[in-house]
Amino acid sequence: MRKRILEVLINSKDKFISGEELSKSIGVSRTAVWKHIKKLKEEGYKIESVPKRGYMLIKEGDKLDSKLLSIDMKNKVIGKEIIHFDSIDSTSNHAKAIALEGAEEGTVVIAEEQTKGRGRLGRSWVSPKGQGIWMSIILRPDIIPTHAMKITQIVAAAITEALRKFTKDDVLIKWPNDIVLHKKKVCGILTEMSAEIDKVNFVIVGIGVNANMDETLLPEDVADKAVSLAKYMDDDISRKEIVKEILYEFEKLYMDFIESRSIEKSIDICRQYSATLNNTVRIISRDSEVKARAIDLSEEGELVVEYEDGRVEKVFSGEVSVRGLYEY
Ligand code: BTX
Repeated sequence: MRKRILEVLINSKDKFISGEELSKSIGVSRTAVWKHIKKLKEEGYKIESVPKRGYMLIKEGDKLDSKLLSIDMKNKVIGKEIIHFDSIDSTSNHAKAIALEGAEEGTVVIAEEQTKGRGRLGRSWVSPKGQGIWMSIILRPDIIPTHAMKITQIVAAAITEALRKFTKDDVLIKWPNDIVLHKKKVCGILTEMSAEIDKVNFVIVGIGVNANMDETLLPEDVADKAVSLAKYMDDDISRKEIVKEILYEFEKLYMDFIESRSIEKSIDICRQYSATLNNTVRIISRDSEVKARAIDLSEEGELVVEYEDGRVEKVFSGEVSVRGLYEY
């Protein structure tokens, strides 16, 4: 009910709507409307109430809370349930905890700030308050553990499709899990799973998008490689709209994978927008570093490389680290 009230208030932007109109359009009494408005105010929504004029939502703000996000949400599965925090250690930690308790596929955990945001291999992910999109999605695909890396490629494709709607500048994918804008990292993806030998229990996809970071506040080593979307956007950035687009694009590609068992559509997008393909890359493993040319992505999401001696090999994201001759 409160979501419906918010929806009506948002639609009558910057204009008062009387208690009577509100009660009619929602189908509850004026007293009920008043009670819900009171509750919304307690939840932090700034709603002005003026006798004889009615109610007006002062500033919808760009909070990522679940009610505002679920308005106009086109998805059926991904984001059907959204859990929002003002501050949390890591959305992926929370997603994992609730997945263990049985949270459903598609549940999204999102936060304004992460105090212990995580990257891969124990690295940290800087996630300041209100300056990005820090979210994790719970998935329960019926796949074997070695296929979980495919999910990263689906997410990368979906984010790229979504971000390209907001910036005229090139958003590209640096295989396997970085989304770059003008050669700097605008988004990172962290795919983790809980599995048995032959069965995945759940996958947690962590997504961090730098929306409007104050770069002067970033640690030096991160400021060098990070970029915000806002820097290359003409319009004001709406984190809410970006979240909706990412979830929308992801649901399309993920459901296609579940139904067809193939990530062909995602791989096509990853090929089209690859920052890695046709470049020389360095393949760094624990005790060696070899140069090769990235020539393709396989249908499974591996990077196909050709060594200087002509040998062709598929590189699996978990076993080596690929650094392009790139700016970071
Ligand atoms: P990664 O290991 O590929 O990248 C981590 C590296 O990126 C860090 O070592 C640092 O150099 C750099 N870095 C840190 N913060 C930022 C930033 N904000 N922008 C650009 N570069 C940065 C990438 O790991 C995966 C990141 C996933 C983050 C999401 S946020 C929601 C979810 N919860 C959580 O704890 N992690 C995921």
